[in-house]
Amino acid sequence: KTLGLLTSDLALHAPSQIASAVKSRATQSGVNVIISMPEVQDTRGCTAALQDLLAQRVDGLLVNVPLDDEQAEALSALAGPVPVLFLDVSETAAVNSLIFDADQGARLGAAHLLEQGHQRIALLGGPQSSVSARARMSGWLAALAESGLSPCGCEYGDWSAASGYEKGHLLLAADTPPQAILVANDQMALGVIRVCAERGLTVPGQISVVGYDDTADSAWYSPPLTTIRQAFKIAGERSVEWLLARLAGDDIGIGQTRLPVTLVERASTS
Ligand code: IPT
Repeated sequence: KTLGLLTSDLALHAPSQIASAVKSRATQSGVNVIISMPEVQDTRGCTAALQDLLAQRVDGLLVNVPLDDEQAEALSALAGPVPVLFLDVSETAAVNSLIFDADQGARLGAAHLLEQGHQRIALLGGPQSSVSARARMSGWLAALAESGLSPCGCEYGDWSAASGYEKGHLLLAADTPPQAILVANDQMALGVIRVCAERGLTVPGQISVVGYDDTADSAWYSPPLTTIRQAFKIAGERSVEWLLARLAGDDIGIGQTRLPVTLVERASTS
């Protein structure tokens, strides 16, 4: 059997760790994986990539590209009888999905900073085109609002460390800099930590930084990063297992599986 994986840019750490887990789990079951990575992740790019995988006669499809509900539903319909599982959609999309709980993750990060007594908290979100980035941002805003707070600064990056560096400078340029920053992924947090060092702000002494993902390198940052762990290996394995069960004839219809996330407390917050 052959599975198709339609994925976000594999130069990013999170999608590459998911792809790695998918590939290992599939190999264990003697299943082949064909990877397709659209240059532009718009409706046209994803449709073309999906058609290309279908033309290669894949038996099942995993889609780890951020998609709005209508886009995901359209791709699911396009696949016809070939089962498709989406990994980066909202739970309101009427498709099969296996997704991490973004609201829980955002709230865990915010609650951690609030418990430490921080009140001036800045937000560095992911790209507004990404459904998961938007969900993290609204979780943060809701958690702060419930404590009667609003963010003391808000920027959006593109998930890269370079954008974390660029937007981090904007957030820290304020007259009264934030006491803490919630960052939508670990790669951007890497850039933020660099900005802090360049401005002579100690982490966590003068500013706390929380990331999101817990990719394999995050424990090796300086200081080791406090972050929200998304268990990418489990997500990759479970998604292959779901497809294999479907292909074996198990009737697993439209279903949304939500995976919990956890706070990993390291040394970048205090
Ligand atoms: C999401 C990551 O959290 C983020 O760092 C970035 O790599 C993004 O993917 C790329 O699309 S994880 C996704 C399964 C929501």
